[in-house]
Amino acid sequence: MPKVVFYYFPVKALGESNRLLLAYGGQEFEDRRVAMEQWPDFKPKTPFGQMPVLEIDGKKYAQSFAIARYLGRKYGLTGDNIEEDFEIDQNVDFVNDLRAKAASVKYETNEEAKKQKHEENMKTHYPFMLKTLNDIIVKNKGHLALGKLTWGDFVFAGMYDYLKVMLQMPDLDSKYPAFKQLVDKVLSLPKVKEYVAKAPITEI
Ligand SMILES: N[C@@H](CCC(=O)N[C@@H](CS)C(=O)NCC(=O)O)C(=O)O
Repeated sequence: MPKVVFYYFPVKALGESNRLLLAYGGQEFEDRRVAMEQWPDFKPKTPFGQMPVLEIDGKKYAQSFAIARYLGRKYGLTGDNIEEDFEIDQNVDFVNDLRAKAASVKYETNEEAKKQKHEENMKTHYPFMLKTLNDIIVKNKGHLALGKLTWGDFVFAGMYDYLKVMLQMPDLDSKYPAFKQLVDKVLSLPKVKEYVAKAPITEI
């Protein structure tokens, strides 16, 4: 088994899907949660000055979705052909679009613009995007794509708590029960459950 170290901040956010996938694959890994004070030292040692970073036998790789896709391939969580893989990629990118909409509010420094962006998202973008995502999951029998477990489900499950906070929608579970059902399905996979039971509890 290769020696694997996974580096991310002490949150779920963009890194948790990668941790969940490593756990699912039964890969032993060092779960290195880098504190903010340590980050300036470590940043120049990462491929793109960002985390998450997955280190395999001393070689470092970055980009959360590329890592998730790689682990998905490794553990048989892909489609059966390139069109099916295309569908997973498409739906994962859509989840990321939702995250990006919320992030544009979070990182806006002008208070008035921040308020306006959030209102616009709540009025137009979120209702459309969340309903579309919900329809996708319902159509796929509780999965993000292909009507079966894929690495896309891990992306959604890993990011869900973070999304709720970023979207400022704590009632997402009750508004879209299919979301929480998907998350619970992933988190109840035996090896994932084992990892989650031992992992530090974080809000996002
Ligand atoms: N596209 C990258 C984005 C990674 C990213 O934005 N990482 C943030 C944390 S979520 C980061 O490293 N921020 C610290 C910095 O940029 O100095 C991915 O999906 O991995």
